[in-house]
Amino acid sequence: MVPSSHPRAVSLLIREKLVSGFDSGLVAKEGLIAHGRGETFDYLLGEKTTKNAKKAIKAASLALILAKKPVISVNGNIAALCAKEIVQLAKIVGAKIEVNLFYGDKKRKQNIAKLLRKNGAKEILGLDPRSSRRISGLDSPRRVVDKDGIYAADVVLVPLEDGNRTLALARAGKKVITFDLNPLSRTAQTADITIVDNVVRGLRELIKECKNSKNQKIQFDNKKNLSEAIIEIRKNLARRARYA
Ligand code: PTJ
Repeated sequence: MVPSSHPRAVSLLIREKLVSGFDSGLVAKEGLIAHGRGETFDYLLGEKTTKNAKKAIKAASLALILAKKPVISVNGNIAALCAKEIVQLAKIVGAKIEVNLFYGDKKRKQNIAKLLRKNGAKEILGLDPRSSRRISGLDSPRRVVDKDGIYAADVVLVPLEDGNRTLALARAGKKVITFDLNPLSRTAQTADITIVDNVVRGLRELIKECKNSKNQKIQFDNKKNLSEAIIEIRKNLARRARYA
């Protein structure tokens, strides 16, 4: 039996959260598939927050603290996995929270908003069609954003994002921060700051970092950091192959 603090047991718990999130109308069917892809990369990364992820977390904390209009974009997977942490982070850095779904669904949006409110969120954007604006260069429902949220933001945290919108947000002049376990995904490669970590672990680290941040400047190169994440995966594969 795997002890409950073991990374594997933690991963199984995360999987269970996703499944019950699906059953309670938070997560899209496709969200389960996306999670499966994430699990694979998490396994290859050793199911831990790497040094490389910590570097990106530090850069992300500074970007959020220094932002004038930071916004956190919430989808079904994020709501199911870390609603409490999203609300906590938004309070610490003064960010707005916007529900923004790839697979647009009014009922799911309402369910997500309800959960965020239950976790202490006061204002939730992305629900009122009268405030909606469109980001150009996109076809998916994610092009519809809130005029007071993502549309006006200078820094956007978009965990588990799709590549097209990351690109569209970058083209609209926003600094994009993402969590993505796949360092090769288009989102990972297009964002300004990519945290290659499981959002469940990484978000907690980001909150800690935002609380402790001293506003110091750091040098951060996303492409270099992503290469390091890929090297980490290769090292883990080589280590496992040796013991196979
Ligand atoms: O709720 P919706 O309608 O907005 O849909 C959300 C999903 C996630 C289904 C949608 O955004 C989507 O299809 O995303 P993608 O394009 O599948 O990308 C998801 C990325 O997140 C993949 O690269 C996964 O490896 C990665 N990922 C999955 N789970 C995690 C993760 N990254 C960090 N932490 C995770 N727990």
